[in-house]
Amino acid sequence: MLPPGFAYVADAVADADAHLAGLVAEVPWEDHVFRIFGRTTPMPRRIAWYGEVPYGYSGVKHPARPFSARIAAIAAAVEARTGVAFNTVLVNLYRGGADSMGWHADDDYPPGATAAIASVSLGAARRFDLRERGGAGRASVILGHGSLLWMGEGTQPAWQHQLPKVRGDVGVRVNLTFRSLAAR
Ligand SMILES: O=C(O)CCC(=O)C(=O)O
Repeated sequence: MLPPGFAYVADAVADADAHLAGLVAEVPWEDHVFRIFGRTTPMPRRIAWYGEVPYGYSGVKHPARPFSARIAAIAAAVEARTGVAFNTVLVNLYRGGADSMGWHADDDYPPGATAAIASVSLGAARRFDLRERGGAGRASVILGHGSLLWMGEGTQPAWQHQLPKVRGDVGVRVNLTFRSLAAR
Protein backbone atom coordinates (compact mmCIF):
# COMPACT_ATOMS: atom_id res chain seq x y z
CA MET A 1 0.00 0.00 0.00
CA LEU A 2 1.42 3.40 -0.99
CA PRO A 3 1.40 6.36 1.43
CA PRO A 4 -1.09 9.23 0.97
CA GLY A 5 -0.18 11.44 -1.98
CA PHE A 6 1.22 8.56 -4.05
CA ALA A 7 -0.72 6.60 -6.68
CA TYR A 8 0.27 3.83 -9.08
CA VAL A 9 -1.46 3.24 -12.44
CA ALA A 10 -0.47 0.16 -14.48
CA ASP A 11 -0.62 0.36 -18.28
CA ALA A 12 -1.06 4.13 -18.24
CA VAL A 13 0.86 4.83 -21.46
CA ALA A 14 -0.08 3.40 -24.87
CA ASP A 15 2.58 2.20 -27.34
CA ALA A 16 4.95 1.41 -24.47
CA ASP A 17 7.05 -1.03 -26.54
CA ALA A 18 7.61 1.52 -29.30
CA HIS A 19 8.36 4.30 -26.80
CA LEU A 20 10.92 2.15 -24.99
CA ALA A 21 12.78 1.21 -28.17
CA GLY A 22 12.47 4.75 -29.53
CA LEU A 23 13.79 6.45 -26.41
CA VAL A 24 16.73 4.06 -26.05
CA ALA A 25 17.70 4.80 -29.68
CA GLU A 26 16.82 8.49 -29.96
CA VAL A 27 17.66 10.22 -26.68
CA PRO A 28 21.12 11.87 -26.57
CA TRP A 29 22.04 9.99 -23.37
CA GLU A 30 24.68 11.56 -21.15
CA ASP A 31 27.10 9.90 -18.75
CA HIS A 32 27.98 11.82 -15.61
CA VAL A 33 30.02 11.37 -12.46
CA PHE A 34 29.37 12.20 -8.81
CA ARG A 35 32.10 14.22 -7.09
CA ILE A 36 32.25 13.46 -3.38
CA PHE A 37 35.19 14.58 -1.20
CA GLY A 38 37.44 14.94 -4.23
CA ARG A 39 36.66 11.49 -5.59
CA THR A 40 34.62 10.79 -8.71
CA THR A 41 32.22 7.90 -9.16
CA PRO A 42 30.33 7.16 -12.38
CA MET A 43 26.59 7.83 -12.12
CA PRO A 44 25.01 4.35 -12.33
CA ARG A 45 22.57 5.26 -15.11
CA ARG A 46 22.48 7.47 -18.19
CA ILE A 47 20.38 10.64 -18.18
CA ALA A 48 18.94 13.41 -20.33
CA TRP A 49 16.91 16.54 -19.57
CA TYR A 50 14.15 18.06 -21.71
CA GLY A 51 11.92 21.04 -21.14
CA GLU A 52 11.38 24.77 -21.11
CA VAL A 53 13.60 25.38 -18.09
CA PRO A 54 17.25 24.50 -17.37
CA TYR A 55 17.91 22.34 -14.29
CA GLY A 56 20.83 21.64 -11.99
CA TYR A 57 20.92 18.07 -10.69
CA SER A 58 23.63 16.15 -8.85
CA GLY A 59 26.11 18.89 -9.67
CA VAL A 60 25.25 18.76 -13.38
CA LYS A 61 23.74 21.72 -15.24
CA HIS A 62 21.17 20.73 -17.86
CA PRO A 63 20.24 23.39 -20.44
CA ALA A 64 16.63 23.79 -21.61
CA ARG A 65 15.78 21.55 -24.58
CA PRO A 66 12.36 21.21 -26.26
CA PHE A 67 10.42 17.95 -25.83
CA SER A 68 11.00 15.59 -28.77
CA ALA A 69 7.86 14.40 -30.61
CA ARG A 70 7.98 11.11 -28.69
CA ILE A 71 8.40 12.76 -25.30
CA ALA A 72 5.58 15.19 -26.16
CA ALA A 73 3.35 12.17 -26.93
CA ILE A 74 4.19 10.56 -23.57
CA ALA A 75 3.66 13.92 -21.83
CA ALA A 76 0.21 14.17 -23.45
CA ALA A 77 -0.71 10.72 -22.08
CA VAL A 78 0.48 11.80 -18.62
CA GLU A 79 -1.49 15.05 -18.84
CA ALA A 80 -4.64 13.15 -19.85
CA ARG A 81 -4.26 10.95 -16.73
CA THR A 82 -3.24 13.61 -14.22
CA GLY A 83 -4.75 16.87 -15.47
CA VAL A 84 -1.33 18.50 -15.03
CA ALA A 85 0.65 20.01 -17.92
CA PHE A 86 4.28 19.24 -17.05
CA ASN A 87 6.93 21.36 -18.78
CA THR A 88 10.13 19.43 -18.02
CA VAL A 89 11.30 15.83 -17.75
CA LEU A 90 14.37 14.01 -16.47
CA VAL A 91 14.87 10.82 -18.46
CA ASN A 92 16.88 7.98 -16.91
CA LEU A 93 18.27 4.95 -18.71
CA TYR A 94 18.98 1.89 -16.53
CA ARG A 95 21.05 -0.44 -18.71
CA GLY A 96 20.52 -3.41 -16.38
CA GLY A 97 20.24 -4.42 -12.74
CA ALA A 98 23.55 -2.77 -11.81
CA ASP A 99 22.12 0.65 -12.70
CA SER A 100 20.22 2.33 -9.90
CA MET A 101 19.22 5.53 -8.12
CA GLY A 102 20.10 6.06 -4.45
CA TRP A 103 17.93 7.49 -1.68
CA HIS A 104 16.88 11.07 -2.36
CA ALA A 105 13.85 13.34 -2.69
CA ASP A 106 13.11 15.60 -5.63
CA ASP A 107 12.82 18.65 -3.39
CA ASP A 108 15.44 20.93 -4.88
CA TYR A 109 12.98 22.89 -6.96
CA PRO A 110 13.39 26.60 -7.53
CA PRO A 111 10.75 28.82 -5.89
CA GLY A 112 7.47 28.77 -7.81
CA ALA A 113 7.73 25.16 -8.92
CA THR A 114 4.90 22.73 -8.35
CA ALA A 115 6.38 19.78 -6.55
CA ALA A 116 4.11 17.10 -8.00
CA ILE A 117 5.95 14.54 -10.12
CA ALA A 118 4.58 12.06 -12.64
CA SER A 119 6.97 9.13 -13.18
CA VAL A 120 6.55 6.94 -16.26
CA SER A 121 8.35 3.58 -16.44
CA LEU A 122 9.13 1.62 -19.59
CA GLY A 123 10.92 -1.71 -19.91
CA ALA A 124 12.18 -3.92 -17.09
CA ALA A 125 9.95 -3.97 -14.01
CA ARG A 126 11.95 -2.67 -11.03
CA ARG A 127 11.25 -2.21 -7.33
CA PHE A 128 10.85 1.37 -6.12
CA ASP A 129 11.22 2.01 -2.38
CA LEU A 130 9.90 4.84 -0.21
CA ARG A 131 11.03 5.81 3.29
CA GLU A 132 9.55 8.48 5.50
CA ARG A 133 11.85 11.35 6.43
CA GLY A 134 12.12 11.42 10.20
CA GLY A 135 9.64 8.59 10.55
CA ALA A 136 9.27 4.83 10.37
CA GLY A 137 7.08 4.68 7.25
CA ARG A 138 8.28 2.32 4.49
CA ALA A 139 6.64 1.22 1.24
CA SER A 140 7.64 -0.44 -2.02
CA VAL A 141 5.99 -0.79 -5.40
CA ILE A 142 7.04 -2.64 -8.56
CA LEU A 143 7.08 -0.15 -11.44
CA GLY A 144 5.96 -2.06 -14.52
CA HIS A 145 6.26 -1.42 -18.26
CA GLY A 146 3.97 1.47 -19.29
CA SER A 147 3.09 2.42 -15.71
CA LEU A 148 2.63 5.81 -14.09
CA LEU A 149 3.62 6.64 -10.52
CA TRP A 150 2.06 9.85 -9.20
CA MET A 151 3.94 11.64 -6.43
CA GLY A 152 1.68 14.50 -5.45
CA GLU A 153 2.45 17.88 -3.98
CA GLY A 154 3.84 17.52 -0.45
CA THR A 155 5.25 14.02 -0.95
CA GLN A 156 8.87 15.05 -1.53
CA PRO A 157 9.43 16.91 1.75
CA ALA A 158 7.93 13.92 3.61
CA TRP A 159 9.39 10.94 1.74
CA GLN A 160 12.62 9.82 0.05
CA HIS A 161 12.75 7.27 -2.72
CA GLN A 162 15.28 4.92 -4.32
CA LEU A 163 15.52 2.44 -7.17
CA PRO A 164 17.89 -0.25 -5.79
CA LYS A 165 20.29 -2.38 -7.77
CA VAL A 166 19.11 -5.93 -8.53
CA ARG A 167 21.04 -9.09 -9.34
CA GLY A 168 20.78 -10.84 -12.66
CA ASP A 169 19.96 -9.87 -16.20
CA VAL A 170 16.79 -7.80 -15.71
CA GLY A 171 16.94 -5.88 -18.99
CA VAL A 172 16.80 -2.24 -19.95
CA ARG A 173 14.50 0.29 -18.29
CA VAL A 174 13.71 3.91 -19.12
CA ASN A 175 12.10 6.20 -16.56
CA LEU A 176 10.71 9.68 -17.21
CA THR A 177 10.01 11.95 -14.25
CA PHE A 178 7.83 14.82 -15.45
CA ARG A 179 7.96 17.98 -13.36
CA SER A 180 6.48 21.50 -13.55
CA LEU A 181 9.20 24.06 -13.17
CA ALA A 182 8.75 27.83 -13.29
CA ALA A 183 11.11 29.87 -15.46
CA ARG A 184 13.65 31.79 -13.42
O1 LIG B 1 13.73 5.45 -12.08
C1 LIG B 1 12.93 5.71 -11.20
O2 LIG B 1 11.86 5.12 -11.09
C2 LIG B 1 13.26 6.77 -10.19
C3 LIG B 1 13.71 8.06 -10.81
C4 LIG B 1 13.98 9.11 -9.78
O3 LIG B 1 14.01 8.85 -8.61
C5 LIG B 1 14.24 10.48 -10.18
O4 LIG B 1 14.33 10.78 -11.38
O5 LIG B 1 14.37 11.33 -9.28
